Formats: sequence, C-alpha cells, structure tokens
Amino acid sequence: MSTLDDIREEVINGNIHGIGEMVQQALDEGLEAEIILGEALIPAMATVGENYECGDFFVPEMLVAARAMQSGMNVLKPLLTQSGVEPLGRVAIGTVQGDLHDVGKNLVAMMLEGAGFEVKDLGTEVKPERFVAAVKDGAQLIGMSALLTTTMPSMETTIAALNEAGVRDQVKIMVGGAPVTQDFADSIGADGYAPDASSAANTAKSLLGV
Ligand code: B1M
Repeated sequence: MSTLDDIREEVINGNIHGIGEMVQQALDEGLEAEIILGEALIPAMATVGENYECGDFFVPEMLVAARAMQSGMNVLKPLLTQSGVEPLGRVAIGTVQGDLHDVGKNLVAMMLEGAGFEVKDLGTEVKPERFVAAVKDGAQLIGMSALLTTTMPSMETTIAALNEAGVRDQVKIMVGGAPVTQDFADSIGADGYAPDASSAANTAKSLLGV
C-alpha cells in the first residue's frame, strides 16, 4: 500500500493522532500537498459518506473521520496558503445557521487564502446577522457553505438579511456545499456558486474582478 492509501484508510478509520505524521511523511516522500489533499483526504471523506449512507457508519464515525481529515489539513495548510502579500480582497466565510459541517468550508477558506485573499472565518452555524456584521466590518465577499438540504434555505434568509440591512449592494455573495447547485444559487440571488474549493478561489477572483 502507498502512503496515500494509508492516509485514506486512516482518515476513514478516524485515526486522529496518526494522520498528521502520515501527511508529513507523504510530504517528505516528495508528494505535493494538492495530491495528498485531492487523492487521499477528500476521497476518504467521500467514502465515509458512502459508509454512512449504507448504514455501516454512524454519526460518531463521521465525526472522528472529519477530525482526522482536519488534522491532515492542518499540516498542509502552510503549503496551500501564502502570506506576506497584499490581499486580493476581504472575504468572510461561514457555514450557515443550523449546519455544523466545516471540513469543506475550511478547505475553501484555505484555498482562498492560498489565492491571496484575506479570509475571516466566521465558523459554523453562522446566523444571518453575523454575516451582516461582517459586511459592515468591510468584507467584500461573503462565502456561505451548507451541507444539508435542510440548511440551504438559511442562505436565502441571509441574503434577505443583507438586503434588509441595506448592505447587499456592498458585497458579492458566493455559495457552495455538496447539495448546492448553480440553479439554487441563481434562485436565491447569490452572485456566484462554486462546486469545489479550487474553483471557489477562481469564482471569488472573478466576482471581485481581480
Ligand atoms: Co453529516 N451529513 N450530518 N456529519 N456528513 C452529510 C452532509 C450527508 C450527505 C451524509 C449522508 O447522508 N450521506 C447527510 C446530509 C443529507 C442531506 O441533507 N441531504 C448528513 C447528515 C444527515 C448529517 C446529520 C443530520 C446526521 C444526524 O445527526 N442524524 C448531522 C447534521 C448536523 C448539523 O449540521 N446540524 C450530521 C453531522 C455530521 C458530523 C458532525 C458527524 C460530521 C461533520 C463534522 C465536521 O464537519 N466538523 C459529518 C460529516 C463528516 C459528513 C460527511 C460524511 C462528510 C462531509 C465532509 O466533510 N465532506 C457528509 C457526507 C458526504 O459529504 N459525502 C455528511 C468533505 C468535504 C471536503 O466536502 O463539505 O462537500 P464538502 O465540501 C466541498 C464542496 O462541497 C465545496 O468545496 C469543498 C471542497 O471541495 N464547498 C464549497 C463546500 N462549501 C463551499 C462553499 C463555497 C464553495 C464551495 O463557497 C462559499
């Protein structure tokens, strides 16, 4: 088995303590951060989802797998992000109200930082008023993530709150997350949709014209 196979398997097993070292080992072997992310960490979470769907996994297994994934991402973060350059723009990102899935949102935040944006991470279960406050605080782009079909409507509620607060015109809105589609984004009046973390960085650039 290759190191990538080992990492995939141990994320699925929820090996929170070993993943950081394994990811470091893969880097030491010369594998690029993007390969470790795209060929081991992300596919592992897809398998975890399939295992949950077919009843082999339950919520605790999903939770430890997400933590293992996050500890792997922590090792990759310095390599995927850059510092010391003038930011391309100011982004505030969060998982919407009622939703605590944060692995994808964290990845998008990391990619945006890597592309040169200043990113304020509002965390999970972010209420509309916190997004409004972020815009008043200078965010030029709001990123909203939702992983549940039941929390997707929070994106629309947040856009309504931005309108009500009179700040909708000051900000671009990008949405994403597994159940979110371009059609949904259009239907709620978002400015952009990105299916994954790397395209999110490109979408953010084009929305802000940078
Ligand atoms: Co949950 N969960 N979960 N879960 N969970 C899903 C989402 C689910 C699809 C599993 C399944 O049934 N197959 C299902 C949703 C079904 C639906 O709504 N149709 C589900 C469910 C049902 C639930 C609970 C309701 C379970 C329960 O309690 N009975 C519960 C809800 C809790 C809540 O939020 N209120 C729940 C809980 C959890 C855990 C806490 C255990 C854990 C999350 C831990 C954490 O995030 N810290 C968890 C996990 C891990 C998952 C799965 C297995 C993995 C999610 C993940 O991390 N994916 C997930 C199944 C799956 O996705 N296959 C599942 C990896 C990540 C890199 O991908 O997040 O899609 P993703 O992000 C991608 C893109 O979507 C995109 O870029 C990312 C990178 O490419 N993207 C954006 C994401 N946000 C973006 C924003 C953008 C642009 C792109 O712009 C701003």
